[in-house]
Amino acid sequence: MSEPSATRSSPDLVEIAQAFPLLGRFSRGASHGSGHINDTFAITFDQAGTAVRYILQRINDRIFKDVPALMDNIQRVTSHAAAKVAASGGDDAARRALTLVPARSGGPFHRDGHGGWWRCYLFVEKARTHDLIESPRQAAEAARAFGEFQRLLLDLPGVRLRETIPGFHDTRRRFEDFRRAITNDRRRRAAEARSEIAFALTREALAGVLLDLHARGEIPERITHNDTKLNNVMLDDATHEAVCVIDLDTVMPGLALYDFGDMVRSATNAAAEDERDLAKVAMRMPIYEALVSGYLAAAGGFLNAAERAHLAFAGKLVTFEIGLRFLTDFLEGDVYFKTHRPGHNLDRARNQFALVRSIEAQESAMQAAAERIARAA
Ligand code: ADP
Ligand code: GN1
Ligand code: MG
Repeated sequence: MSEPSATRSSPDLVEIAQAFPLLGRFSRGASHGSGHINDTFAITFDQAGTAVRYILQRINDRIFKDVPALMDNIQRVTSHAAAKVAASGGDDAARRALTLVPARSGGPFHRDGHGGWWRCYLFVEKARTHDLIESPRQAAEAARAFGEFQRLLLDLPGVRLRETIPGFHDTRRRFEDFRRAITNDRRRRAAEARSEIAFALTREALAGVLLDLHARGEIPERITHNDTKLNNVMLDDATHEAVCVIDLDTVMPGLALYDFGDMVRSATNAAAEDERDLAKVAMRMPIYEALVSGYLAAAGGFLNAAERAHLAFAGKLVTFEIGLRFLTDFLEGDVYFKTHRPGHNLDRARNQFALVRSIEAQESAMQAAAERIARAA
């Protein structure tokens, strides 16, 4: 990030780990994964000669303003998921739902001396996340897992989950933020992004489509993941089956189509999200078809007709929305997403908008494919 803060300092992992009741001796710890939001570390404990790993995560409290509420959501969701997985009799239930390790204090998180918020998860072993999907099989598995996750949460007991980021997928609001960033142009970057800004401004009408359907009662609020990019699901190293959905910070009330749309955005792209060679960016139809099949295999039973009719559109909308967020962050000076080089957010925005163009070019074929797969399901 371009703005260092106290909570971004290099942490003493040994000391943090002591706040959790982990057996054995700390042997090592290092940064882990390629998430854009939290600070994630894998730590290894020597437990009588066996190396056991855990995930320690410092939660991004500039983005998540109410961490106790967020952790309450995660506790409710993980314990519900674990109970259902156990009831269905899987032999590796501990890998199939994310498992929180409570802090020694008894709560779900630990606060360090700088005010940082830490949580600990069991490490999901013999599985990995993928930044770039290689085969339709992986795509179908990931989509099935996210659909299954939504299905699992249909009967979550208790009050409505807290909105950890209010208006997270409110694309109209995202558009207003974008417009404000252009008007303010605090970092004098708008000139550099002139053609991306023009691209976005001509597509403003997209922003309200799903919101309007929801307002008219045609698509319902559900409990959704809201960040279903492919590196938020772990695939088994050996079988390539989806093992576990992770990154639960944004699990909250939402629209099922946002989840499907973000799968399309993150899985169908032939290039990485920040690839600068835009000739490599393309929506891959076989991956898209696999997403539709996998998702409907798990979610087809509860989605209504309007939801099923907007699968292709959702892919375009969410790709546009995330592109808009990268562009807004570029204009605002890279204050939200982690960046690793100058212009990183602008590269990401260009990439996402190239993917929007590729989707637009194939949208009627995507629509027809979704209808065909839904009929056959
Ligand atoms: P962010 O919000 O920053 O994306 P994530 O929760 O997605 O953070 O974690 C970042 C990465 O760490 C993931 O993409 C995944 O590779 C890895 N990871 C997270 N939780 C686990 C876990 N319980 N077991 C193994 N790897 C994990
Ligand atoms: C962030 O946390 P991570 O890296 O899985 C972001 C998503 C974006 C994504 C783009 C809480 O996801 O909304 O789609 O980057 N998460 C949050 O790669 O803003
Ligand atoms: Mg993540």
